[in-house]
Amino acid sequence: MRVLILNGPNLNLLGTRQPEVYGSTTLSDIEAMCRAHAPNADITFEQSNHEGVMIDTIHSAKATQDGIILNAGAYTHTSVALHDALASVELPCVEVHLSNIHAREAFRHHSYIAPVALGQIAGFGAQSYTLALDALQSHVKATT
Ligand code: CA2
Repeated sequence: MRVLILNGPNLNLLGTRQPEVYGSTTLSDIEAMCRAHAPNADITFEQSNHEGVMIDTIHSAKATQDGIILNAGAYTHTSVALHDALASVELPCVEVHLSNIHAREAFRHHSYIAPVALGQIAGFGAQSYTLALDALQSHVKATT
């Protein structure tokens, strides 16, 4: 399985601030965990603080990937443009969050990604990503 794991704004800061919310794991730790968890997957791991860059990355994935794991960060709650980009590429997508967005502030409860995702995994810290890999792998295996 070829999978794009795409991370949005501020996730480059993981492990450096707010450890009480996001833990002390860095984004490169999460990348290493994903690679170790799914050694047979062809993983492209990216992070951007820019909505347009994320949209371009999603567009490019159409020709090169079997699925997407997306932590859109705060754009989850604001971006119709990311919703439209995901809808346009028609790739299976698993939405992930480190924190349980439904147990946090009300403005984090709504996701523009959820309606165009296979499902959402939130609240398991770095493990949200490996759970998402398992879910996507099962889906791709069952549908190809
Ligand atoms: O729980 C998640 O994975 C989030 O996508 C993380 C986003 C937040 O806006 C979403 O509501 C939920 C924030 C990522 C920012 O991460 C930071 C890490 C360290 C220091 C500051 C921010």
